[in-house]
Amino acid sequence: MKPYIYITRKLPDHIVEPLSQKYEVHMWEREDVPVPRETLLEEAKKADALLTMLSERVDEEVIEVGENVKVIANLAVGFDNVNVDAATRKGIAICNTPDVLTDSTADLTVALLMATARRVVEAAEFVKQGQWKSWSPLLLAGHDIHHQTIGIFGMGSIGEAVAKRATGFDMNILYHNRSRKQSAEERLGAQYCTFDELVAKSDFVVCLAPLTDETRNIFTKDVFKRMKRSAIFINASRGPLVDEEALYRALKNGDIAGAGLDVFVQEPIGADHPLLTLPNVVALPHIGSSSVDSRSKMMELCVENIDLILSGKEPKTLVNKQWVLK
Ligand code: 8YV
Repeated sequence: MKPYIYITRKLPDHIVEPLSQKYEVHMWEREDVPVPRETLLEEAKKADALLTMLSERVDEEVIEVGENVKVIANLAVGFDNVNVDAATRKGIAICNTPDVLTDSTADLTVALLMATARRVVEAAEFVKQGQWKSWSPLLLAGHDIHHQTIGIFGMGSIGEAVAKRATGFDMNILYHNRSRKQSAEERLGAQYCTFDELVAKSDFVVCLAPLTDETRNIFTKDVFKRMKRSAIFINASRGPLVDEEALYRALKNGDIAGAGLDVFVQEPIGADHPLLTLPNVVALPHIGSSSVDSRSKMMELCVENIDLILSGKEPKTLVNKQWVLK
């Protein structure tokens, strides 16, 4: 019997093709709707491998029922939707998609920063709505980016790629990370500082850290109060790092100047989300890695990792380094 692979979202045929030739591949039929929980549990029971999305909770229950599952390939660099400890205990390899999305996500982070600082979305809407009737000296005046201080919270690969782009704007680069990043310091002139210093000194506070027990809710009311009143907050990692109610208040009260957000506590958000009522917020639908090229490479990497593991080989990218090939 061929090994059974379940893919939790409809992916393009040419991506799935290499697997279909060797394995029995089943896929949730919708591209735009997540797989129902019941279906995921049913499929996990039969599966030797799962290809999952961020929208699924791959928790202890899924891992328990997936008795034959050998690999879970998650279509993301982040894996906070997967219970890695439970999977590791069961000997399941967890694979993610680092590197292939780094530059695209950094590009989008900078786009979000620029759009927020220079009020690009508001200005485009202004023209579209026919409101451009005359010139005025401070028409839609925004904040400069060049020569400002960017504070990067989370200096992983994406953080470093953003820092590299920031050098092109002659920005002063501060960063805070679990560990010092020699490469960012030596190559890009980034200066390490404490989280409190980063928050207090940055014109742009850019959140690129993963969601962990340590980072959950780290951006509190008190943290926003300690930012400059002219500060712009950018989040392109995970929504739950932020107390959204506190962010809303900070923006509404003018404690900070603006926010560019690609991620939210509960995704997707509806048009009634309080943050969307604020003119100084630019909100995007979690599209950090969403270039055609990067998303294709992410899908291909998941497919490759599944094939490698089911063929008894080491995967290209592994989250749980304790996992051993049997
Ligand atoms: C997701 C992301 O991959 O990689 C991550 O961790 O947040 C994104 O790139 C994307 O939303 C698809 O799940």
